[in-house]
Amino acid sequence: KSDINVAEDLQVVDFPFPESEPRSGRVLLVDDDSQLTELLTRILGTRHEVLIASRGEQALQMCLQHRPDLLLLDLRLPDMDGLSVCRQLRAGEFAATPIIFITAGSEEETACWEAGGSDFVCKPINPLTLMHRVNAHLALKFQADSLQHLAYKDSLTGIANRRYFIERIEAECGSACRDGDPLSLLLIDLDCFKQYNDGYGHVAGDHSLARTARALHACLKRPSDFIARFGGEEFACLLPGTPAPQAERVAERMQAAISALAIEHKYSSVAPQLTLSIGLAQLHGLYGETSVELLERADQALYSAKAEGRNRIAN
Ligand code: GH3
Ligand code: MG
Ligand code: MG
Ligand code: MG
Repeated sequence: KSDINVAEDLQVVDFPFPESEPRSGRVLLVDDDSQLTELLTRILGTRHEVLIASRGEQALQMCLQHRPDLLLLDLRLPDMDGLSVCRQLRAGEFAATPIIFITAGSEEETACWEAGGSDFVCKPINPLTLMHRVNAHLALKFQADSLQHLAYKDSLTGIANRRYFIERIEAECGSACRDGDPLSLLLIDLDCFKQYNDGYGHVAGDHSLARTARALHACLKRPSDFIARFGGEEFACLLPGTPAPQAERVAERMQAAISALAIEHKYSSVAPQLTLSIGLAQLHGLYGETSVELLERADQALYSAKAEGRNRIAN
């Protein structure tokens, strides 16, 4: 019997969908009315972690310290106006954090939107409406976060990808030129990797690439340093606030780390184990050098390292 049972076929591809329950988040409740904060904590606390601030300055401080996923913000606070708390958050790194205003009446709506609010709830507060608003905004935020994470991550190695690197290097070159701060770039390329794949196979090649990426990432010490997979077997590392001599120390650490991994490479013309070459360039901030020019110079340095025999650092 050759009839295809469509219903049965669909069963086969059925898979468990992620549960629709909203994830719990961290909510910062900013209000000086303790009766109201108690009520809201009871409502939201069943699902979310609730933090409370009774003043504007305290709220701004707590945002930096606790990085809430969402704010519920009263319009009138003892020390400042809720609208200006919102504007300050929007101007900084909380540009995309959902902020829901708690308003006394609809005449305040326009000001809330203009200050950058995401939504508002009117007093007297309906608990069910509040819970739905909070859950909806949190769900959107978590979705946006995970999409951004996916968009910026290299799936083979788990480190940042080229897209992320290009965005960051442009921003970092701009601010280093403006502030006159040093900025160094390392371009890192595995030696004789074509022979590695040819000799050990692509699966082993992938595995070694991922191990190398993790080892390189572990060499970074400052939170502002970052590394990305720039191309096939090439990585790019940006070191803000770091002049060339210090960047060279980082590059040496990277070579030592790869040497310590001791990944066998008997087909290499350089050494019996996997090695890498590094091109180093420091931004010419005074000339207002662009990220493209900096990348070009690091690439030339990498080319020199290869030409001089590989397994070395050049600038
Ligand atoms: P050199 O020392 O001059 O850098 O030589 P090389 O062989 O490393 O350089 P080449 O550019 O000739 O070859 C790079 C190789 O890297 C070719 C490609 O098969 C391999 N490669 C690039 N991306 C991946 C990947 O995602 N997985 C694996 N397994 N190999 C990759
Ligand atoms: Mg108040
Ligand atoms: Mg290579
Ligand atoms: Mg290459």
